[in-house]
Amino acid sequence: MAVILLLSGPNLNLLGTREPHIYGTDTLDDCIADARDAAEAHGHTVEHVQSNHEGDLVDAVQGARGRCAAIVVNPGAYTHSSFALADALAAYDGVTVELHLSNPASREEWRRTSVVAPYVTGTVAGFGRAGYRLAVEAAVARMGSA
Ligand code: CA2
Repeated sequence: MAVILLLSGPNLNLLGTREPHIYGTDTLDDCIADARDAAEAHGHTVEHVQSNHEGDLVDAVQGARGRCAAIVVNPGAYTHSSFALADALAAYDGVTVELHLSNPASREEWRRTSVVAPYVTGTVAGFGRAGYRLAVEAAVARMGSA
């Protein structure tokens, strides 16, 4: 059994309360439940951390080293700005999946750059709530072969 760290960045705690045309009406708890179900179907567990603070996300990535087989991370807006999170992911040696509810590549110009993308195994974007299940499946598929 492995532990998969699911990391949620700033403002994702507001999911389901605003901008439903972009992010849907499901809450973060709904998304986490789907991720847990997907992991448990493979005998794994999900540990979830949400923070609005960059340093907390960096601490969580560092804390996963040698303990978690994979990290699924939706960095929120830190996707586009956090070199600290990018460096932390670069130093992590497990499987990493960058996850987005929306498809940032099809949105405003400033969302089209991900500074973490060079340091992740792969990306799931644009599938809303379903992305949480897909991202866990992708992580599991690579665990042990990363
Ligand atoms: O599409 C995604 O998952 C994003 O990571 C979401 C971030 C955004 O900055 C990224 O460009 C793409 C925003 C998360 C904030 O989510 C909210 C949801 C509902 C209400 C308010 C914020």
